[in-house]
Amino acid sequence: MSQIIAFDLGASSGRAILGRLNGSRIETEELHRFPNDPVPVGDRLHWDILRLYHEIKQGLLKAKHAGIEPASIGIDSWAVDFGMIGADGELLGNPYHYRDRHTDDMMEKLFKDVPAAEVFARTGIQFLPFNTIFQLYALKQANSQRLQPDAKFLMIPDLLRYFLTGEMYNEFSNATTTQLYNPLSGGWDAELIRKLGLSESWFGQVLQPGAAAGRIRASVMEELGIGAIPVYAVAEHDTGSAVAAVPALDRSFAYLSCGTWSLLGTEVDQPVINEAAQKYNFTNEGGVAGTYRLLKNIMGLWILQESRREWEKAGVTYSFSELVKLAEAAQPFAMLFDPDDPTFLHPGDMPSRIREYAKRTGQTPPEDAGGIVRSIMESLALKYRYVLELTEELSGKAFDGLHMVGGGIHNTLLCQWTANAIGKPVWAGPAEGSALGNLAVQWMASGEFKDIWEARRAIRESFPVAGYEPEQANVWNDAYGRFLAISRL
Ligand code: LFR
Repeated sequence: MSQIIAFDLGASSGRAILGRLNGSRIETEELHRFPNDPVPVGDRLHWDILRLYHEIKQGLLKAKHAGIEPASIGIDSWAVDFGMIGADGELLGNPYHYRDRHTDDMMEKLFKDVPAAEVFARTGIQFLPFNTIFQLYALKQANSQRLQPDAKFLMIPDLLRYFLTGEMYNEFSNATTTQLYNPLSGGWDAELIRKLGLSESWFGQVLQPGAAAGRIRASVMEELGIGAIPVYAVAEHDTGSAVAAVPALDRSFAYLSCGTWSLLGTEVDQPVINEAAQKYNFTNEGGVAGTYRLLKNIMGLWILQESRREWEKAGVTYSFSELVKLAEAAQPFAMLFDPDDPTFLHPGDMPSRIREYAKRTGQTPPEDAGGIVRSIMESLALKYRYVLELTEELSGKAFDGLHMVGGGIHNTLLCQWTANAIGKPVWAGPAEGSALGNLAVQWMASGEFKDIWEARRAIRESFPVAGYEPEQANVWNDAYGRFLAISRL
């Protein structure tokens, strides 16, 4: 029986998940869970990177205390963020959080150096203000000391892997999200990097998901009293891992990875880089086994998480299930909004922003928590329909239903409303998508699974999938028309 560990770092918490493979049956156990709280310092928003590293080591210790000697480990996290390593091997400054405001006006500025159409043609990546390309450009404008000529660029999992192994590599799925990687030439886009005044030498060797990426270094072995565990590069972008774990049987499938973000799209063999993809702002992120994720980011449950935090600040603590109950009891379709309006990107008072949006668009602002949460969940479900339709148009495929994976599937009302909004069945599961995809790629690397399809079949057979049939077609169709008009889509 093969035992391995996936470290899966999400925007709100990190987990060490033990995976056991018994024949083709996968079992998982949560060894360690820890908060991942961003840290505002002055005007800047940081990740607490050393704490995350500490917690990964705690996970390894917990495994050791449970008598487990993992055959390998892998790390995945959110995309786009990074640290720079100086010539002495030390981290230059604390990595910024992608919701930091330093990239706010950078898109327009950068497009004066390299037009948007050229950036898209070279990278196939959607324009999000926080993409690495805009972060590096902002640092360059600010003459940041981090951008030393002989520095090295490591994304969050690359960096944590480096701390553990002492070896520096860039992993492919995450590298594509920088918007500096060219999937057509199959490497960093040296010309784009030069045109932006950045340095090609910062960017290192790119490892494919499943490649060997070193072993636990001697100092860590000694510190924790563990062996030289092999470390694999997995699909280190969490969305890449989540999509690897979609338990689809058919090669043509649509997915929604539902967590802090909602990522909706399909898997393709070649990136779709054309005018329509740029117009709809779709992305082509690198995946497992040569695939790409043709998808679009949707703001996701972030708006609900931030609303909950706001109410907590005001002294009212709701659990997520309480909030969903309040939403269920609130008036249907009272107020709709585009979750991807830029007003919702940065941390802060979402209920007030939703009310302002309502006023701006001639709607009655929701007053209580139930009304706010209902408007968030209905608006998300309607946005899912919009993005699913665009996915069909761009990929030329028609989907029978939608696979939902990720922690968001615990919100069963959202799953049902998604089925209602798209007018097709939703198949929800597994919730621990990213961790399972991380495990699956390690087992592909070690030869336990022959390919991604064998891994997906094993996931399908090992974890429940809940089906939701569409209901109330007429009301949801009417609401969709209103939603499109309000959102100006
Ligand atoms: C999801 C995710 C998205 C990425 C966003 C920022 O966790 O990785 O795919 O666009 O976070 O990195």
